[in-house]
Amino acid sequence: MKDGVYRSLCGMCHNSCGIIARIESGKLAELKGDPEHPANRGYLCSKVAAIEEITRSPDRLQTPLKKTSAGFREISWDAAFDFAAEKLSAVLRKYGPKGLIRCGGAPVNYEARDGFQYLMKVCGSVSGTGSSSSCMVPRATAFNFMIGGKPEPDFDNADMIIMWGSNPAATNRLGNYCAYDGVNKVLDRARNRGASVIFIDPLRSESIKNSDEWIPINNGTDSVLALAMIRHIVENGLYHKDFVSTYTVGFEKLAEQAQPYSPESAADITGIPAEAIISLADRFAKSPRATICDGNGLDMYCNTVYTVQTIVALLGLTGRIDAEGGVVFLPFVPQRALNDLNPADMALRYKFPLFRDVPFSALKEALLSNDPDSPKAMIVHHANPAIINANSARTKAALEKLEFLMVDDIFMTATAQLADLVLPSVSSFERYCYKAYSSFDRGFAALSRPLFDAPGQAKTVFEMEYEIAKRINPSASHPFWDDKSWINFVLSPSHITFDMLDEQQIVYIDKPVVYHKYKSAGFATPSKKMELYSERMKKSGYSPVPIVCDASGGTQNENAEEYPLLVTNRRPGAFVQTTLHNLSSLTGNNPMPEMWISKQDADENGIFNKSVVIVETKNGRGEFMANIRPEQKKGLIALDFGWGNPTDNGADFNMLTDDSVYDPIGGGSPQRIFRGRIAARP
Ligand SMILES: Nc1nc2c(c(=O)[nH]1)N[C@H]1C(S)=C(S)[C@@H](COP(=O)(O)OP(=O)(O)OC[C@H]3O[C@@H](n4cnc5c(=O)[nH]c(N)nc54)[C@H](O)[C@@H]3O)O[C@H]1N2
Ligand SMILES: Nc1nc2c(c(=O)[nH]1)N[C@H]1C(S)=C(S)[C@@H](COP(=O)(O)OP(=O)(O)OC[C@H]3O[C@@H](n4cnc5c(=O)[nH]c(N)nc54)[C@H](O)[C@@H]3O)O[C@H]1N2
Ligand code: SF4
Ligand SMILES: [Mo]
Repeated sequence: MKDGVYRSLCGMCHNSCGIIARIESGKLAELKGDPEHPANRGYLCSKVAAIEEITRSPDRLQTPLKKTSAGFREISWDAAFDFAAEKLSAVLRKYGPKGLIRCGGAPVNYEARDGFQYLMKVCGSVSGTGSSSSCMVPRATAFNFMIGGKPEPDFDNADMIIMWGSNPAATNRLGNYCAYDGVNKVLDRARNRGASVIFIDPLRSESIKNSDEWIPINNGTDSVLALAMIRHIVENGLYHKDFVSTYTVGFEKLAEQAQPYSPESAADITGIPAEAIISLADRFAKSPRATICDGNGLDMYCNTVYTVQTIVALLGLTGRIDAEGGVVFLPFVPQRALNDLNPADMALRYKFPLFRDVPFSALKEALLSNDPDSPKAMIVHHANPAIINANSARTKAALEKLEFLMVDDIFMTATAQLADLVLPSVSSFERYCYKAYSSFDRGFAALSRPLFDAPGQAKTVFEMEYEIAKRINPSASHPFWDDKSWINFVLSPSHITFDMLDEQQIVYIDKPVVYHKYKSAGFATPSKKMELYSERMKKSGYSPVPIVCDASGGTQNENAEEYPLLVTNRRPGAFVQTTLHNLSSLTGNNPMPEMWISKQDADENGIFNKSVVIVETKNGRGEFMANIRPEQKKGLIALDFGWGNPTDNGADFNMLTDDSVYDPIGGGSPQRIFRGRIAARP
């Protein structure tokens, strides 16, 4: 790269912070947060220490690798493209488009969201899987079925903010797609205005020290808390009568559903005292402007969709939907979807008719049972399915059933190790990319630029898919061939171009936030109302009103004598999912995965702070470093998720988790609650 000062974006997590980098002699001489970028206003998290190491790491993949009986062999790009096209074409000829599936990861940046989507379209296939059943999509499914979309919390106008299963101090995640003015300041700003910020979380997370109240709940029991709140609100006439009578269907059925959950019975299940439940319900209903931020802490349970429905119901009953200081549908920068084939044609989708994707759990069962509908070839892009899904051993066995597995990544991951073909990608600091944001101010798009030359022969995914598509179907049109042409194509509906972004860095779209849009347009549901009772859910074989189910699918009560502890997981601030654990700039203070444990449990098991502990479940074992925490619940340990790649030597959390049960609507498995036992390492 040419020396100079560049405004760009950090591509490591969904927050996509603005950065300003000074490059001298090809090296990073200085890095600052971009004070004009609305998402971070100059803030940067500790992970940016790794930006340059991502490019320089000796672990980087540098050439295409083909699996042979003697291990991986380096091959040329031409040979790699020919091999991919030959294998994919053979699968398509033999099994048709359902033989192919794309596996994507968390869309931390839009290259991750879009890579290989157009190749799928050229192949005639729309099948997609990935992290969607563990992350956000089950929550979005609950919102979609009740109110026809996913609104975002209006933090800056709320008097009361409930952070429900969310830990922004570690994750910088506030809501799902919105950029809030200076992500790290949002909750402090609210508290300085006099708003109260309340966390509902089984753990005393990093976020709690800057909050007004912590409600420690038993894992996976949130629907019971929400229904008890609903019962109290209904019984005491605290609901928003106009909204309920004019804009909802199914109020009586929901009230009936909540009836069994008295504050006392809910206290037994949730671990929250009855008075605290009543007080929370009272304050939430009576507060002029109250909001809820749903976090990933509600995902990865067998009851996620129904649980989140009870939370959406609370927002609806109290008139918070699309209301100032509640949760609001925001304008979004219009973009082009790359694969517009009909999702109804997705292989295996019939098993989860309300879900946007094929949940990984459904795909895994299909592969392991040789289901005739199971795909035979998989393209993995910017994802690490081998260790992000419950029960890694069974996941790996399922991936090995594929006739062809192609992975593009920047490092040799647990998934890439299983591949027939590994393609070295440029990293987000070595290419152009863009991000579109919604905000309560305006929608905007911003540009991410290459700061460093990519190592070896690494290419952008858009070059890779262009070359493969050309070989599979030379006559198919392919409207983009590299990062810049992709940006122009995808952003064309917004009239934002690469050149505009290059010149201005941030391009705003003037679309004001409008509250109460449902009053004129209705909700995007079949009845045009908020559906507290859903005929669509019923037709698909689910309960039309949200019900309480065991979050662990019954597994948390099995073998309690042999496995006396409950185990849950944490997402530490130092890393992002399964990435970055091989980079010494971040592992110095975090050399191995941690275990949060109470003093009592530590004492009973002869465990000291920072000692290494062996954790075992019926599925596997791993080593974690004890961190004895005040106010950790007795009987519950929390382990770091994210280690387990061949480059990091850390324990894979998902070796411990169980995939025998899953959410019948969203496909998530109980990765956040299961049984285990511990012993000090001899
Ligand atoms: N037990 C348990 N399991 C979980 C979770 C949990 O908390 N606990 N969290 C869940 C959640 S919320 C999510 S979103 C998923 C995450 O699931 P994934 O998104 O599949 O996991 P990541 O670790 O983000 O994997 C991203 C991969 O992309 C690679 N990569 C990075 N940059 C680039 C690039 O520029 N190009 C390409 N081609 N590759 C790149 C990284 O090296 C990494 O291998 O995991 C889920 N699984
Ligand atoms: N540093 C860092 N940042 C990240 C990521 C990362 O891996 N590392 N991952 C990114 C991704 S993909 C995502 S999805 C987001 C996730 O970011 P968040 O939405 O903040 O989610 P988590 O940090 O996974 O979990 C939030 C909290 O939920 C709690 N929780 C667990 N179970 C329950 C429950 O049953 N009920 C309730 N009420 N709370 C529960 C956990 O203890 C945790 O403190 O972060 C993103 N940002
Ligand atoms: S990793 Fe840190 S600096 Fe980068 S986008 Fe996420 S929060 Fe921002
Ligand atoms: Mo996620």
